[in-house]
Amino acid sequence: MFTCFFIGTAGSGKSTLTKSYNEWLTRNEFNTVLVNLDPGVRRLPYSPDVDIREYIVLEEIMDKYDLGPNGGLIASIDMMANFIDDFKEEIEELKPLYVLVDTPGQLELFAFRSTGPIVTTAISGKESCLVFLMDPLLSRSPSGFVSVLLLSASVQYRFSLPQVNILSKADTLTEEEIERITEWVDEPQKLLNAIDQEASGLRREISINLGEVFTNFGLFREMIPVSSLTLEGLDSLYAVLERIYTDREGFI
Ligand SMILES: Nc1nc2c(ncn2[C@@H]2O[C@H](COP(=O)(O)OP(=O)(O)O)[C@@H](O)[C@H]2O)c(=O)[nH]1
Ligand SMILES: [Mg+2]
Repeated sequence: MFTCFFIGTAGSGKSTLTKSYNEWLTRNEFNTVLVNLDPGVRRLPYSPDVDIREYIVLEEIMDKYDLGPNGGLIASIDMMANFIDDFKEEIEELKPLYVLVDTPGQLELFAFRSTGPIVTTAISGKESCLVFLMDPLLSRSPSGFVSVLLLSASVQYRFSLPQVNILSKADTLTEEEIERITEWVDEPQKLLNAIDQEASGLRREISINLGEVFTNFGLFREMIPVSSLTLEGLDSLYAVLERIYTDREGFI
């Protein structure tokens, strides 16, 4: 059983990618199970096989503890760990080869509370991997891209799982933009040069120093442009995940 957790900021395309990658895998005759971990989501672009909303109902938590939507969501996510054994059993009973896990909309509620690492450890299969979705709009500028890399590094640091970075919604970027961002990953010096021109003062200083940290984190190793709209990059994502599952490449 191979588990893939889609993680990224709100609106980065996690749920849509869960749907499109599942369609890609199913078309290639792989047996999949789709897991929704977002207790607050109203509508999903796919039908989850295993759904946290069967265990936790956001509105009930809000009523019971007299909380607003934000407080309710935090409490719901914190409660997830209580149901994780049943949840895990439900996944395993379906005996999938691939488990695709759509994580909660707000990255910080999952990654930066204790639940995230507990849940990923509990439901990971023999091999598991995080797919971090990089926001395409923010990735356009050199300093914005550094912020995205920082967030990616922070997630990697939290979970200690192999991690693949994808440039999400690649169809919203021009060919030139994709080429430029890819170059920044392939040749970090080009990113540092671009920052040198764009940023000034403390931000410039910090960005330049971070270059080395990112290199050590392996963040400049690979980044796959993916679009759930045009399906570009799904085959590359599959190839990279397979390599990680078999070689444990990218593991920290
Ligand atoms: N153009 C384009 N839009 C996308 C893509 N993936 C997702 N979206 C749109 O981005 C919005 C947020 O996507 P969603 O999957 O709900 O993001 P999540 O919050 O990370 O789960 C939705 O309106 C999607 O239709 C993509 O690859 N290309
Ligand atoms: Mg979502």
